[in-house]
Amino acid sequence: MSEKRTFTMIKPSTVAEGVAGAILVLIQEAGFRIVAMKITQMTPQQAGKFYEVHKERPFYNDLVTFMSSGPLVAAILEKDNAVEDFRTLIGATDPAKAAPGTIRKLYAKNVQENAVHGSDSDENAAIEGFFFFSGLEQF
Ligand code: IDP
Ligand code: MG
Repeated sequence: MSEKRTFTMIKPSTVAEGVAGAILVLIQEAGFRIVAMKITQMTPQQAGKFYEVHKERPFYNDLVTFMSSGPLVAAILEKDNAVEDFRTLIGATDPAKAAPGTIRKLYAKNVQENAVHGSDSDENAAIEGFFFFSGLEQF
């Protein structure tokens, strides 16, 4: 089952803009089923842990501040080939390099405030999903 699942966040700046609903429509129209979803805010400590893999990167502190700056929408999504297909749907990390029609091309402001998160592997999708949702919250 887990190879059919990915994890996403609609990032704080994008939720604040009021376009979370529009992005969820695109996600559902692309064939993803919502397995779990909530609006929540990470503490700086929680954001630091979520992005621990990027600890040595120059953008880490800014990223932690940004991702804990306001409420975000966290969700687990299900579809065949979920991780790869969702990365295709959202586009490149830097919206300047994202393909036309992708969520980041449509909604990202810049490489940091790039609208959405998408897991990069089946293993990380499961880790990230359980970071936000217990088993009882995944349908
Ligand atoms: P991804 O979100 O496309 O998987 P990662 O390399 O995993 O990209 O980076 C995690 C997040 O860190 C990005 O989504 C973005 O918000 C931020 N980020 C990545 N690269 C940069 C950068 O060069 N400058 C500022 N922020 C960055
Ligand atoms: Mg990543």
